[in-house]
Amino acid sequence: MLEEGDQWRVPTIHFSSSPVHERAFLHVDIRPARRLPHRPQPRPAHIPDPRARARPAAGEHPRAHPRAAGQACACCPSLRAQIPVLSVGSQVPPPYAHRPRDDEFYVVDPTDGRTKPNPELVKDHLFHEGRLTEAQTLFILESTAEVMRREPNTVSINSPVTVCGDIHGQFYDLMKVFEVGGKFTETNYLFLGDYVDRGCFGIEARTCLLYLYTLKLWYPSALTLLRGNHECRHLTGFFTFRRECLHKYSPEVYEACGRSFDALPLTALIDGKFFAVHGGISPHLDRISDLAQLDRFMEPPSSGLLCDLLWADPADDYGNEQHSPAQFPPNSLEARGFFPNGVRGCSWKFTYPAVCTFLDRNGLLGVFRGHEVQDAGYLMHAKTPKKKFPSLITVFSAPNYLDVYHNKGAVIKYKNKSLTIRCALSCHAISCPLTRL
Ligand SMILES: [Mn+2]
Repeated sequence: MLEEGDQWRVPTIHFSSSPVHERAFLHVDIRPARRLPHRPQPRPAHIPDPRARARPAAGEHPRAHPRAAGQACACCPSLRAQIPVLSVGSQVPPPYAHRPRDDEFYVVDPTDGRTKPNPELVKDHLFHEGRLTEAQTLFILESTAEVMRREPNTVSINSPVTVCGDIHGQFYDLMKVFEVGGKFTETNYLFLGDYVDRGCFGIEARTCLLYLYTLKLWYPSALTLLRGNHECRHLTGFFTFRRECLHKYSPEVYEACGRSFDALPLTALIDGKFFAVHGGISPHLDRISDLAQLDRFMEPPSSGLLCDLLWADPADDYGNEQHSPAQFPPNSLEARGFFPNGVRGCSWKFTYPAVCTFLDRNGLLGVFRGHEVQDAGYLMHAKTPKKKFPSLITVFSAPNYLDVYHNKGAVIKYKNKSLTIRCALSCHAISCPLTRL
């Protein structure tokens, strides 16, 4: 257990995002990707440019699609066959066309006698873009929801732990995350939510979810999956995930996904000292123990504690706030460090003093959260005055998010009171199945 006066080894504080970029990434959850700025960067010669693929002709596309301007609509299944694939096509084997047989899919875990999906088969099949049968898919979704439903709102996790941020359907980057994050025999894993929507290819969102859920069935205590703001019916309907489920499977599969989202726990405590959540803190959250009273088994509402945990962001001037609480009416939300989050359209932006108050009140060292893309894959926000530890750490694990940010993806390994950052490359080679290198 961590004690007062412990020595902390903290990586160099990194403030990398330009103000313009920060403004842009704050829009990511509510705006179509085509409005995001494209920042072209030199591409290594061996990595094909997916934009080289032809765009669908005008009129071919069934509806407005959240892709960046100038890019082919590769994530729309109905159009995929119409999009000519250039030279890379000949290097890539075709997707698995067969469905796994039940006798190879269902295996019995000798440690608890339960029937579970064969993890190696699932991984191999999804890696090769294959589909499971509907019954196999429902089995994974429903079995995992049953396991997660038994978890508390705040899951206790012991170090060593690898903390991972948003994945957003980038299945091949998820493979990389597990490669750099360590084996389940060596470390626990904590994912901070946002597994679905917006993947480079639509099918990947489903594969991320099914693969993570399969691992959850095999490592229920070593792998913790928190809920992100995208794990809900509202956003998956707006972005790609719902359309993908209906196209590849059925309304039953999409509804089972929704039920599994409702079962995801909301927060975690690492060694009793670090609070972990997808979005951030809330004016409705005083003590961690209060979270136990929250009914999480629902579609998140547009305000209140459940909403804030999934949607809140740090203030733009976090750690450099110019205003003082005395400027605002006593006990107002502004005086407590919470301002309306106009960019998200719901929840709050919280200040550095608000986080410090929250940490002090709960005897915590810092907060881990995801939810915002970062150039370096992570951002260590301002340190606390007493412990000199970053009050807030944002981690984002989807490199080259949406194919336009050229950001790195990172995971943070916490072990022996030391943080180690592992950054994944930000290139299409990792995230794009056409260039599976
Ligand atoms: Mn998010």
